[in-house]
Amino acid sequence: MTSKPAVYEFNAAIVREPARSVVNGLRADDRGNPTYDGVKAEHVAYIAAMRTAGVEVTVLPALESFPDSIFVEDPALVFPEGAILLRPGAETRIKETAEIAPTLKAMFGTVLDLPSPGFADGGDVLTTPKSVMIGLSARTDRAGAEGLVASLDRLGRKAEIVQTPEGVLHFKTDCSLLDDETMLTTERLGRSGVFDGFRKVTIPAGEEPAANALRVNGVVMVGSDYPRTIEMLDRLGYIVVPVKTTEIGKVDAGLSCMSLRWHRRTS
Ligand code: CIR
Repeated sequence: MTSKPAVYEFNAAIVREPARSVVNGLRADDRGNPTYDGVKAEHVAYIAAMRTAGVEVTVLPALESFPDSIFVEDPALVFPEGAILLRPGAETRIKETAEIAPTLKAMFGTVLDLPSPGFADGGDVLTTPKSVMIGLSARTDRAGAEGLVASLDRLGRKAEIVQTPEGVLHFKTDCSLLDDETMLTTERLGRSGVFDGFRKVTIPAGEEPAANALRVNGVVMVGSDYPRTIEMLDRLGYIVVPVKTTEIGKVDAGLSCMSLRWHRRTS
């Protein structure tokens, strides 16, 4: 008998090369443009870390017309049972869905469309062993979240709609799953009570962007600019892989956003 893989066990992922236009990516606060070479180097290191963790990575070509298209997590969701094509809540990103759709249709037997109306970004969706959490945000509205609950139900997945803290880009900007019982969270999100039922590990004050970490198989990838978070997780017994996010951080991105990850069934 084979047991069900944990929700952080992945053997397949899709990423997209950064476009030169990534320097014009969306951001809430202007801390200067990232450099293309810097983003590219971080992306190369991210792919290498994924492969080292045991993931087969499919690399899609850059899309110059879409500065944020490196962040493939937002226009779709993927699960072992199938994929869901989303409608990103930022106008400049809506057409990224049509760009990734052919790849998903070639790789998955079931590909669903988010029902109309409404918007939902993959960055607002956190899969845990209990449910798929959908955070309402400036990118994911109530109609989009409810449509997504219906799509997830068709894939046999239970979902719950929760609130992203005011002013936070995506739900997962502020949290990531560390293991079946443990959530890494900012203080502001943890205090909202959404993770009652999980053990909470709180990000040290001042290192909030480190909350968008990524558990992949046996390791936790964490932004290398956040030494206190790295040390804390190390002390708790996690195998931490620091990955540089300095340049992509300037366009409000972290580690989950650069891939679509799933456990591909092999038999
Ligand atoms: C955006 O604002 O859409 C991009 N600059 C950053 C997207 C980050 N996505 C994610 O964390 N899932």
